[in-house]
Amino acid sequence: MSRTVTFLCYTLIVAFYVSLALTAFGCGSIDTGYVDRKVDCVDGCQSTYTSDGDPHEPRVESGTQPKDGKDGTNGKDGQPGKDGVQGPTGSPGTTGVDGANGDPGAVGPTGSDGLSGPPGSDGYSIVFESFAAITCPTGGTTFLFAIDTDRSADWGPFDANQRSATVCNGLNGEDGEDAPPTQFTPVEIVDPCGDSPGVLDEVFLRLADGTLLASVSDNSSGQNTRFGILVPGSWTTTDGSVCHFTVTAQGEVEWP
Ligand SMILES: [Ca+2]
Ligand SMILES: [Ca+2]
Repeated sequence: MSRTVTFLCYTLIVAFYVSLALTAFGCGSIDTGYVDRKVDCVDGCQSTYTSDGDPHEPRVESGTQPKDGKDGTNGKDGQPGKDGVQGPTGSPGTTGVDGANGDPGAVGPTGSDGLSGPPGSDGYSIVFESFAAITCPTGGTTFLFAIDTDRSADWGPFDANQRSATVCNGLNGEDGEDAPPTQFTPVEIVDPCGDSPGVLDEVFLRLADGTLLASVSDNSSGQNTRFGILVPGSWTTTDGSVCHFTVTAQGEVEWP
């Protein structure tokens, strides 16, 4: 070994013991060129300096485990923080269910009259034809109807909407009773003095109520002939038979 190497060995040995001596007297850790780190105790112990990885550096732990102190009083609540920045607009929600129908509204006012429409075209007449029915046991009439589309005013086989109808006669009924005479029904022909041969006899009518209705003239030539009512009294015919007769108060006609 050379003297230079021997000298360095002695120097390192001296430095090592000097460092042990300084540590034993509480002068801190040995600085071997590495940087020490400070770590926090987990259980409340004092801070501990530990090695930064130098395998030759001695570990030095200081202090003793302290006793737990009394809990401190709670601090005052802090001031509320400022409002945060407004977030982005969210996506639209789903469409809701339709609501129930509302009540019917009130009837609105009557609207104004509309405009008049254009004039309509002329219509068609109904025309018909008739002939004796051939299917009625007691006779009848068959009618043919149509719309006069050719405007001939007569029924034709080519007119539109052809229709037909047959009306049959009914059976003859039994004769009914004679109606009672009215007040003015003639009930008798009266020929005063009877039939006179070769003469056109004047006659008059007796009505149902007894009235005697006669054709009266002023002379045999038929002057001023008129209907008249024979009242009770004496009368003479003007038919040339010269018949004198009497109408009684009871309306009877009498002659000799
Ligand atoms: Ca026609
Ligand atoms: Ca007579």
